[in-house]
Order: sequence, then C-alpha cells, then structure tokens
Amino acid sequence: MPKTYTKNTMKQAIEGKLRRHFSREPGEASKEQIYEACALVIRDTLADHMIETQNQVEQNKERQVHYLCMEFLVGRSLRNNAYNLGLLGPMRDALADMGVDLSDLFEEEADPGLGNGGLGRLAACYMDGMATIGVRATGYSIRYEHGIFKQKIVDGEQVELPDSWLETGAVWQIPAMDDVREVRIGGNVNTYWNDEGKLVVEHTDYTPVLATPYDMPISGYKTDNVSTLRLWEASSPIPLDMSLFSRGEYLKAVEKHAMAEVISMILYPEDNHIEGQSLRLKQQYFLVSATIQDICAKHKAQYGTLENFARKHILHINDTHPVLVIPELMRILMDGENMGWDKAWNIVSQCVAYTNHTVMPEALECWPIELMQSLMPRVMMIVNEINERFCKELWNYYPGDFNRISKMAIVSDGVVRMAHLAIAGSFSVNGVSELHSDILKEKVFHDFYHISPAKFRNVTNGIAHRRWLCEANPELTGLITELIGDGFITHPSELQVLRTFGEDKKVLDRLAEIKRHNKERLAAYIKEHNGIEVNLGSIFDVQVKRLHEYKRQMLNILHILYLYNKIKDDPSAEFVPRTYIFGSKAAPGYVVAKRTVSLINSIANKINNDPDVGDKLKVVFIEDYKVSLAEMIMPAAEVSEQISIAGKEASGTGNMKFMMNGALTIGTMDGANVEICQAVGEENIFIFGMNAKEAENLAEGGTYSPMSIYNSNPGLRRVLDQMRDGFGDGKKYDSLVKMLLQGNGGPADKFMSLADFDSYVKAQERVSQMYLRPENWNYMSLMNIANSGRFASDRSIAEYAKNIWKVHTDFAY
Ligand code: 26W
Repeated sequence: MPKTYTKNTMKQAIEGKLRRHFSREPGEASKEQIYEACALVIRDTLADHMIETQNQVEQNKERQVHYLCMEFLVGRSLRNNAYNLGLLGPMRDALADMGVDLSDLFEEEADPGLGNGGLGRLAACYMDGMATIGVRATGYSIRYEHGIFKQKIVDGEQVELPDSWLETGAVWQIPAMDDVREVRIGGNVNTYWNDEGKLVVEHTDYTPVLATPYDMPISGYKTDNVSTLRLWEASSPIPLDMSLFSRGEYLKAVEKHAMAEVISMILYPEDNHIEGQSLRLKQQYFLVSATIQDICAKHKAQYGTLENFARKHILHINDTHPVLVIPELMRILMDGENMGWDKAWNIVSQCVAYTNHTVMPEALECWPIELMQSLMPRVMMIVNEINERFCKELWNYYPGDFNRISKMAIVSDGVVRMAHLAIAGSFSVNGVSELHSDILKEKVFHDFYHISPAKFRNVTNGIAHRRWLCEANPELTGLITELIGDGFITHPSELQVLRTFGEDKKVLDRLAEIKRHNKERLAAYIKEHNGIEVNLGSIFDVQVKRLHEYKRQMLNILHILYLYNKIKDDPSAEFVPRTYIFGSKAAPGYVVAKRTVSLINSIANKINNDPDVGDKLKVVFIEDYKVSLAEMIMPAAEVSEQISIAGKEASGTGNMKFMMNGALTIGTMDGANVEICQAVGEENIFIFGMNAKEAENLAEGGTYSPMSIYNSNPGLRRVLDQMRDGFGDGKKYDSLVKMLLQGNGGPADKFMSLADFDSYVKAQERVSQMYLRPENWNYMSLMNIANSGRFASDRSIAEYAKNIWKVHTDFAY
C-alpha cells in the first residue's frame, strides 16, 4: 500500500517543499508555488514506488509491456495522483488549514496536450489501467515542447496559439540523464563482408541527435505498482562554437544542430490525416530508435544477451506511427549483435503487437521510399529485405497472383506502406471495437487476414473510469457508493448492481438532482466564457470531439437550423428546449473543418440573439476543448452525439465517458456505439441512420444523389439555402453547401449527412418526447451508468494482458 499521510504530516511536507524549493513560508507563497509544492510531495511517493516497481521487475525477471505511441493525452496529474494514492482528503484538509482551496489549486496546473484526440487519450487511459491492475508497463513518447495548439475563437474563426505546457507540467517529470541515447539520422551506409564472412555495416555522415528521457510516474489506484511514461527530448550534441572549422562546415554544423533540436519541438496537429512531412518521419524514427536502444541496453545489462528478448518484452505499437520499431530492432540484433536474419526476425515478430485505430484512407501512412532512404538508410535496406521475403511468402499463398501480391506488398508504388509492415512484423493485430475489427478482417486487411487469421483480434476500447467517473463526477460517485458500495472502483462490472434501482423513484430523483448540479457548474462556465445564459431546464446536448467531416458535426448543424426554422415558423408551438454544446479543434490546414467551426459560431450568434427563440434554443461553442474541460462537460451532458457515418469511427471513447456519466446516446451503429447499444438495450439508446453495410453499399453503388434529397425535402432545402446565404454576419457558407450538393472534385456529401438526415430528425424527436417524461429519462440514464462497466479500461487492459501480451494481472472479471 502507498505511503499515507495525515492532515498534519501532509501540511509539514508541503511546508517543507515550500521552504526548500522556493524559500517561502506558506503565508508568502503564491498559488503556483503551493501547487508545485503539493505536486512534489506526491511525486516523491510516486518516485519511490516507481523505483520499487522497477526493482521488482528486475529481480523477478518479469515480462514487461512497452507501449509506444506518438501521443499521450494525459490530462492533469495532481488530482489524479492524489486520488489514486488516497491523499485527496489529507491534502484538502492540510491546504484548508493554510487557507487554500484544493479544487482551486487544481486549476493552476496546465493541461498537457501531448495528443490530438482519441488515440492519445486512449494511451493515457491505458497507462492508468496498466498501473492499477498490475501490468508492468512503460509508455514511450516524445516530450513535445509545444503540444496541441490552444484554440481561440476570434470573430467566430479558429485561431491557433502555441501551447507551452512545460511551465507548470515539468514538475511531474524526472530527467534520467544516465539513460541518454543517441539517434542517428540521415548519412550514408556502406556494407562489406569481413574476413569472417560477416556483413559489416558502416554508417557515416549522419546527424547525431541526443534523446534525453524524462520520466512521468503514472499511479494506479491503491497500489504500489507505478507505470512510467518515458518522454524523449531531442537535442544536439554538436556544440555551436565551431570556430576551428571552415565557414562551410560551420554552417553545416549549425544546420545539423537545428535539425536535431527541432525534432521534439511540436506535436503535429493533424488527426486522422497524414501530411507527409519529413519532420514527422524523423519524430517517428527518433521515438522508436531511442526507445528500442533503451530497452535493449537494459536487457543486455541484465541478461548479457538479447537472445531471450522476445520472452521478456512486448513492444506494443499504437497505430503504425511507431512501426519502425520492427526494422530498428532488426538492425540492432543483426548489426549490433551479429544475429542472422532468421533468428532476428523470430525475435522481432514474436514481440511486436499492433493496434489499428482508423480506417480512414488518408490516415493510413505511406512514406515515400526516397524520404526513408535519405533519413534512415540502414532501416530502409532492412525494410526492403523484409518486403522481399514477405512477397516471396505471399507467392506461396497466391502463386501467380501478381496483382494481389503487389497490393499487399510493403514497398510498392514508390512508397512504404506502414500498415503492411506492421502486419508482417507483428504477432497480433487488433481493432478497437467489434465492428471495426470485423471491417479490418473483411475489408481493409482482408488479404492479410486470409493468410493468417489467427493474428487478428478485437479488443474494444475502454476509459479510465476512475478519472472519468469517480474524479470528474464526485457527487454521482457518492450516490453510487451509497447504493452499491465502492467495489466498482476496482471492479467496474459491479456497476451492474445499479440496475436493481431502476424502479426506485428516490434514486432516480437523486440522479436528476446530481445532473442538475453538474449542469449548473457547466452553465456557470459558459456564462463566464461565452457570455451566454443557458436554460437549465433545457436538454444539454453535446458533441465534443475533433472536427472531421466523417464525424458529421454538419448533420448536427443541419438539424439545429431545421429546429430554428420550426420555432421561427410558429414561435408559440410546443418546443422541448435544448442547449447545443460543441467543443472541437480543427486541424489548422483542414479548410472544411475550419469553415465548419466558423459556421457553428455564425449560427450560434444568430440563434442566441433572436428574441423569437428566447431560451428554447441555444448554441454554445466551447473554446479550446481539452481533457480538463471534458472532465467538466461529460458529467453535465444529457445527450451524447455520436453521429459519424457508420463504418468510419473505429470505436469512439467519448461515447463511453458520456454513458458512464448518465447521458443518453443518439448515434449511428458505428464503432463502440454498437456495443453500447448491446449493453444498454435498444430501448435505452437512440439509434438512427444507415448501418455500416448500408452506408458502404450506398457509397459504392454510385447512385447516391444528395441533390435529389435537396430537391425533395423542403425543410432540408431551406436550411441549405440559408447556409449558402449566411447568417447576417457577412459570412457565407456556399463552399460548404457546394461540398454537400456537388462535391469539390470528389463525391458530393462524401459522408452522406443528407442521406441520414430524416432518420436523425426522427430520432431527435424521440429524444425530445422522452425528455418530457423525466421518470423514463432518468431510468434510461441509470441503465446507461449501470451497463457502462464493460467500457472501463481495466477490462480492456485485462484482455490485452490475457489474450495478447500473456502477462499477469490482478484483475478479476
Ligand atoms: C499522423 C496523422 C494521424 C494522427 C492520428 C493519423 C491517425 C491518427 C489516429 C490513429 C487517429 C485516432 O485518434 N483514431 C481514433 O482512435 C480512437 C482510439 O482507438 C478511436 O476511439 C477513434 O474512433 C479513432 O478515430
């Protein structure tokens, strides 16, 4: 069990930190200094546990999981760690004595934005799950100096500002200077056979980049097991004072210096879309090379050999971004350890496991051969060899079928297909929801599935329910604990017991009251930040996620305008009031997405200021959506919008956070919505629209005509015409309307919002009707909470551990 504190020992510890780190007495310290002092107290405990955990792993020679991901959207740490260590109480009391409010202090901490969206947040939820259920795990990523940009809305448009999270985030990171590694980028490779008949590889003229690790201890709930998140920072070993060199060489040195330093400067803000920049590829190789060198060096120090590597390590790659771990480990085993190809390949392909997180074609990475050749010449040689051997093997399965083999090749058409490399070099490939895993097997990776079906699995995503329920919604957690005890904190499936309270009016009323309090908190935030007074009696209907056409924020907008017209046509008609809440960052170069942000703000401005509308309808765009805001928004939501075109959202995880906090889902049969529907039953969710098969057939049939829907649906036509003309703020959205009706080079309405519009309107009517019957609504809400346990990351991690990683956990189903 973790070290405990009483109020008094906690107070002493905080005061001690204030004195020693800031030379301040508590009365003189700033809030920021007190925050840091608290963080340091907690960090000390975690650092002790981190060392103990590492010692145990070493002593017991345990198999370890290494989780590689270009993104970790960890969120704030102070509250999470204090909660997990059971120190929230003593800290709150100690600070109260010092005249400081703990909740206030939490706001001092920057929200580290080391990720874009789903992928990065999932990685963070998994670190929590792994620590809690006793998996020995290390996460690896890049210590981006600037995480995802800060979003400002200026005159209705998104403006991106740099994010400097390190000012208050650095306190959680412990530099490990004795583990600095060197990554070599570019240069030339010469190979020759030496006298003993071994291939010698010489790498010259490369740019050396130093990788310095910063370790963030990640706590688990009530356990000494601590996971480590190792973040690599890039710097140059080349000193800038090169006065002894000729001028030309000096400039070259400066160039190399700058190239190295820039590697960990910024997170690419594209989500589900590849820009193909060489810096991004350097980042990927930097992460992979530093990480695998680190793991190998430690392994060798312990075992004296890498021969038993696969028995002791799992290298889990989160999407293809770290897939170069495959050729990089081959390089180390062959060039560094003198292993032959087959032996090295056996090791590599037995320890790499790959999770796919998207089927969007524009997100499936393909890197130009020349670029890879110039940035990592030895790795490219190895990739070519992997490809050759792989194609030979394919020939056995599909003799003579050139077409199929070239479609499946790793290197083809001038590019390296990273997903194919990932599948060829790993022992396990999984999707992140049942539907998504089926689509991988049946469509995206069908030919690969055909030759090695046993490699393919599903592990449905899960969320850290302690962060998203227990910490984010303490009042609801209090009620649940009162009703069923606190077992669900470590055994989330126990939430099921809540089903027995479905007929208990008192419980349902309490549930509604708690929702109301959470709505009040969000309403106050909206008042302060948007200046909008929202109706607390209205349905809080929320769509928060990255802005992407496939996620169909557009469908939501079309419906809001449709409702607006209804009110305008008959202001005295019955109307169930709604507050539509959006939160979403658009990739800076994604024109349609940025235009959509602007559209939401234009309609918000129009609707919110129309006296005919009053408090029946409001539209709120919450600026700079991030983890800490999500923690306030989820508990306040009543309707969760999960309306992607079926077949495209791999899983979704926001859907799970909403459900767990008692919001009802309106959604398509996409990603994990399908399993949410199974879990709660069709009567406790609002499903609409085409399913994945229907959507695919319509898209592929070539008959889809949004223009004929426009022509035959007057309500929709009116909305689109209004959009075309704009909403009185001087902005026109004709380009978006054109995208929907004619397309812009590509198909019109690519994600078929118009095809699902009618069905969506009807589902929304059902939502409104249900809201008029609070006892039914609250019952449905309770059923959502009660059936959300299977979407906890503890369950997902237990599945990974049991079915893929083959490591022990303390989790009992
Ligand atoms: C390099 C550009 C890029 C960046 C991020 C391409 C692809 C990505 C991610 C793989 C996109 C992503 O975050 N996918 C989301 O992963 C979540 C976790 O599994 C799923 O819940 C979401 O459905 C999926 O969109």
